[in-house]
Amino acid sequence: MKHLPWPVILVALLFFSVISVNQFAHAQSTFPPVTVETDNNSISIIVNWTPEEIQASEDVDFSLEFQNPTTGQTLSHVNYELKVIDPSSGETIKSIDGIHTHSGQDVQTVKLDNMGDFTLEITVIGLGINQPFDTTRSGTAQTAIVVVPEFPFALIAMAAGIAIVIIVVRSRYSSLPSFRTGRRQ
Ligand SMILES: [Cu+2]
Repeated sequence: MKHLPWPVILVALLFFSVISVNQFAHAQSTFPPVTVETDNNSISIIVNWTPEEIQASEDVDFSLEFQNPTTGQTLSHVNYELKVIDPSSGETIKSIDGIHTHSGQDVQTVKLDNMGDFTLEITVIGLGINQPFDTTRSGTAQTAIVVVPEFPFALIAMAAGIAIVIIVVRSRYSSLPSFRTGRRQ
């Protein structure tokens, strides 16, 4: 064949566009676990999440561990807030206030409705069981998170490409008896 048939070119284009979009998303993603420090370096927080790829409209579990950055010891009785912020508008899209973790290890489940780049913000209000809290370690820490579309885009694009090839190949060779037999069944 002298020239590539157009369905092959189309699939190749689809394939490479999907690959490049995926790599772009990959480059933008932060992979858990990440260790972040509060703005005044008073606490380091190990942030992990499952699933690793956060999907829109699906639960994601953020696990947090609050540590003394000097000793690495887990801090107890941590009072904190968790926020998800849209960095483009500065708008808080999810907020959980007044959380207390006795052990310094906690899991918070969040569902994010939209895909995109977001900021997970953890604010330590203070340490202690009763008010007033010890605020010597208060501070805010942030990490970037990426929410991907609920449906696997790449798979849909690939399936569409393959379907086009099958349709074109079948219509070209529609005179083949096997095709006719196939349609009659
Ligand atoms: Cu406690």
